[in-house]
Amino acid sequence: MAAYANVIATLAALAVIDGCARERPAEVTPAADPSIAASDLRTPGLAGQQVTCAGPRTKTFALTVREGEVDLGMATRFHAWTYDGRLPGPTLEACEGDTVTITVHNTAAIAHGLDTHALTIDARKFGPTEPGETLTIQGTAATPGVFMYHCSVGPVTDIHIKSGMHGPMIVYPRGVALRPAYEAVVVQDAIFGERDADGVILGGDTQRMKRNDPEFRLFNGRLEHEPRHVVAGELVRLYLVNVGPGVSAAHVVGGMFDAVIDGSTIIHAVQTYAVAPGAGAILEFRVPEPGEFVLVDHDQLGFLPLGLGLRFVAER
Ligand SMILES: [Cu+2]
Repeated sequence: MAAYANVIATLAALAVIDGCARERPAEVTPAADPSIAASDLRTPGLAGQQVTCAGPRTKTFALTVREGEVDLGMATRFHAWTYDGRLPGPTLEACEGDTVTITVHNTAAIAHGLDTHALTIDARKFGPTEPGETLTIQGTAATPGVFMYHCSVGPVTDIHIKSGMHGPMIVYPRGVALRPAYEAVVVQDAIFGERDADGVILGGDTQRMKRNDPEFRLFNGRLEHEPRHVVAGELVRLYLVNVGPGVSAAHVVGGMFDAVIDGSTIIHAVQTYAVAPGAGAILEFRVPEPGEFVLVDHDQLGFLPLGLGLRFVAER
């Protein structure tokens, strides 16, 4: 309990998030809750802690499994299996202690499911569910943090995850206002198929999936990124989920993580932090001066020009 209290205290002392999340949660209805103080979090694309924790303590998310093409940038399209047609899937935001219900309607031609690491429940409840049917998952988001969710379909789960079926879920601490920050969700994932002459990737190579040998490693399902505009001196909080393959050696070129929150562990003054596949961590750095600061996987710098680099730009 002491360690947990420390996490909450540190989260309280901190404050974060980013605009990488391009989607809103399926359903988060704000309501007045004076226990959450106002702050000036900058959370483009997210509901954020205040709204999420001020809302009803029951959160419902409705996801739809869809097959289809997603745009990766660089004139490349990927025929993926997705949640809501997005790669990664939408960011699900809940608050510590919420009762969470996730429905997954399967419009695809084969069975799919959903496993969120934020809920500790009977694993059989994660599916799969047959085409045309809807899976309902319910549990309590008891642990704050950033978590991976992904398809759950028995022995072929790996192929489904690597075909696009994954996303982030944030569980904000309750009753503790995060520090003001620019916040971003970053999902590190990979593509296992090659582009054809038209720039289309028709799914993935299952042998390469088995070998953990991707064609592309990228952030947020994009081979190219618009820079994030931040302010010199500002705190940046990253909610990072590593889908894999491989450990993500998360590092900000020109920066230093002044806090890393990973489960009940909080460490400070970190140059590079290892996030295991299937794990998430909250990474915070302060923009030291005007200029450019780039989130990379320091073990995979060869993929930096192909989507595995996220620039934070502070104007002078
Ligand atoms: Cu699936």
